[in-house]
Amino acid sequence: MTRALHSSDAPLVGVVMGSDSDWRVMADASQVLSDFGVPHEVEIVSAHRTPDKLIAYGREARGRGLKAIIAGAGGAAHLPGMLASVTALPVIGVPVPLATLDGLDSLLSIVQMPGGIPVATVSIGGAKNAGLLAVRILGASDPRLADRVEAYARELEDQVAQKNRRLKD
Ligand code: RP5
Repeated sequence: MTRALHSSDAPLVGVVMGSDSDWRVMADASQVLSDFGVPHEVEIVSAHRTPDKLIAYGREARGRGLKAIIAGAGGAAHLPGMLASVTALPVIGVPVPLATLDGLDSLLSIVQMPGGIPVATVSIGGAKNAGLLAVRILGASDPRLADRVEAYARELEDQVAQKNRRLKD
């Protein structure tokens, strides 16, 4: 079993990252999940520093009741792809930007998965959308959650309408 840094009861989504330095980006995914009331866990799992833990995490994830994994990493970011290779769960990859190359290295190493093992890659630093995508995945079998996604989309629409009104004031 893996040890969660902090977790809710019966987590449905695993938010993992290669280093605690990724938290500045990955916190957005956790925030979205909290906002939508989705129980989740947060864990540091490094592909190259803790390879055995990575394999165990991926292999045990489905049996522990997780429905999706959000994995963020920077640089040579093999964490999401490796996780996807040892679990049937959907894996959402978040390219974390580091000081060099503006995250392009992270993006390319996560998005360019060979056919057969998919990783749903969001934009560089796009942890918010990773959280929202996980919510949508859960919403496919949870109508109340899907309703909340629709309500959220309406809020965004309302915000644009408000901004337009302000522009014309
Ligand atoms: C990657 O190396 C991590 O995902 C992180 O983005 C990067 C740097 O890690 P630290 O040196 O900050 O621990 O594995």
